[in-house]
Amino acid sequence: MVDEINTTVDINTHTNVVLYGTRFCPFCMLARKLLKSKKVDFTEISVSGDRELWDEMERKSGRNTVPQIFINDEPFGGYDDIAALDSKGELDQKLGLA
Ligand SMILES: N[C@@H](CCC(=O)N[C@@H](CS)C(=O)NCC(=O)O)C(=O)O
Repeated sequence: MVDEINTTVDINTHTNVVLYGTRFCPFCMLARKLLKSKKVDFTEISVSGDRELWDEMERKSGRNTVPQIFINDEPFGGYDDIAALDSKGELDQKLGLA
């Protein structure tokens, strides 16, 4: 059983962004870079070597790759998915920036 994880709510947007990932995965790095470019606070949950947290990520997202990004507990998929949203100009709104 995974203990309750405290996640950060961005003080400006009131949005809760969570990234499940591993430290050196290239797609995780890209996702971090994109979220940092938006200047929103996000919580990172490292699933490296942690079967329970990886299982939790899979259960919540229905996916088995990292990263997985959640905005206000809603799964938005991996880096490609949030990058596609950004290209369509929809990510800022999801992040509470627009
Ligand atoms: N399209 C996905 C690709 C994610 C992906 O392939 N992640 C790799 C690590 S960089 C992965 O999870 N591989 C399976 C594994 O590590 O078990 C995205 O953009 O997030």
